[in-house]
Amino acid sequence: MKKIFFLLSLSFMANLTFAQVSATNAWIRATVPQQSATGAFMQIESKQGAKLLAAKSPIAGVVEVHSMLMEGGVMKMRAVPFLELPAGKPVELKPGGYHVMLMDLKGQVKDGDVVPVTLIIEDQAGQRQNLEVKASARMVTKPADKHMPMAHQKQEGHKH
Ligand SMILES: [Cu+2]
Repeated sequence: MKKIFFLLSLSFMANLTFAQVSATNAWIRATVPQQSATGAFMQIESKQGAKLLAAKSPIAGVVEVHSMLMEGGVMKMRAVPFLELPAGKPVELKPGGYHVMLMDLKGQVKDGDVVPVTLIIEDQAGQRQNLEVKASARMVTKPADKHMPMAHQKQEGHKH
């Protein structure tokens, strides 16, 4: 009896911890036909501190968490092993910064579409949970593009 109670309270605690991570204002950049990749953006807040390990979506074959940095006048994106979510400090995923990169898109993402994205979060106890996010698609024009060539850095040992 004692053991059952212990197990129950453990899972109860895990649920409580998980409820402390939230993702808000999620959106995804709409694509043009034949475009193979796009980015999703949102604010993620963890009340107790956690890590965003990975993400997935049914619309993309490959999903990675990327950082974006200016290097020698060129915007460079890189896959990061995880994104730290410091306790009580919202982390903003936004164009020009961290983003969820969706590659090998299975179709066009049209303005107004609602795209499911699953975030894989690890709490401080090492417990992994999925956080389901609905990102609404927005068409965004980027006039700065032609002055800002983008280089996509392949992750070491990354396979498709
Ligand atoms: Cu990227």
